[in-house]
Amino acid sequence: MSELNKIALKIISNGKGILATDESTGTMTKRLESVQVPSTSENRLSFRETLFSSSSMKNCIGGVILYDETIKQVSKSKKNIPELIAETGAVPGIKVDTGAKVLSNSINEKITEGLDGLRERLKEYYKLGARFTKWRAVYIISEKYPSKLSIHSNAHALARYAALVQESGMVPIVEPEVLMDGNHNAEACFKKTSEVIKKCFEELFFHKVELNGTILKPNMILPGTNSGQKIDNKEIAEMTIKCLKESVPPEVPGIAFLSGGQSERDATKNLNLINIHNNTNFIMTYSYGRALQQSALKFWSKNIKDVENTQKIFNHRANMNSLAAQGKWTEEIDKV
Ligand code: 5MM
Repeated sequence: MSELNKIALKIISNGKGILATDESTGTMTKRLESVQVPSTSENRLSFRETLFSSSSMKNCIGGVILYDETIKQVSKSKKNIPELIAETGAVPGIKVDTGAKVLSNSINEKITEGLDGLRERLKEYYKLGARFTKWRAVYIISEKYPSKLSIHSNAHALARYAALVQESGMVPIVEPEVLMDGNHNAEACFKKTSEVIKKCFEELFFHKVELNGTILKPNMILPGTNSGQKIDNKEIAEMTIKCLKESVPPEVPGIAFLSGGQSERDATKNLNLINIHNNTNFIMTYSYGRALQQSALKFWSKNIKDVENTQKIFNHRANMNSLAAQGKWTEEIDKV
């Protein structure tokens, strides 16, 4: 077993998943201001530290994705944040892309940037304690999108990123996110997501990326938010599994889904059904941002000093998702 494969398995095995707290300062500011909390670096750390010191970290969270600001911060107990996370048994990770920018010659689409100087930044993050990384490419769906240009250029960047990350001794999370926005149906999401993922693996292969030392972070197959299509959760799970079975090489150890704007409950329910019907060898787990943090953030915003009850809310969501990652979740258990 290679070192990278060991790290990947440590992050996603035994009902564990990933806590995505890598919101850039701009996104975190939107999240905090939506609940009337000023976005200071102190407040950003205070909420995140509350999550990282929760008891569910030990059994439910195998990896935490940090943002550049957080990985360099120090906790109230005077510990470096990666150290605080590693003490819970979770692996510290870092978002290394520098954001999605307008794609020339297809101005409605985006290309993710961050390759310049990446090798040097990776060395610094490794020294700070990171052992895995994340890079997110975003794609929109409509009749003519995602364009071939967006599919090719983002896959190329993801592969160059993944190769550099492995060279530096870390596991790359490859995140091609086909957005939920739009009036397309689930069949269109299936078709476009399959095309996007297949292209990513073609490029990863071409760049000689060791597939068993990577984790894929895809969207689930869902109808567009404005489509009005009613679809059964079981159907979502089956289409998602079919898409991944056909598009992901078997060497990849696991898949950690993003929640993408689904409600907390839906993200858990769909993951549970995916695991009940999983007929692949891939570990299927979570790498949720909003679907792990939303309720905790809402409570915390009104009770900033109440660490204990904020953690209770986060622990509940983390436990529910851990059960879902094992196909053991039920509506009954999720009643609070
Ligand atoms: C945590 O949010 C990340 C957003 O980062 P930006 O500030 O750069 O947009 C995002 O990449 C996230 O890791 C994934 O989309 C998963 O989060 P959700 O909320 O979709 O589960």
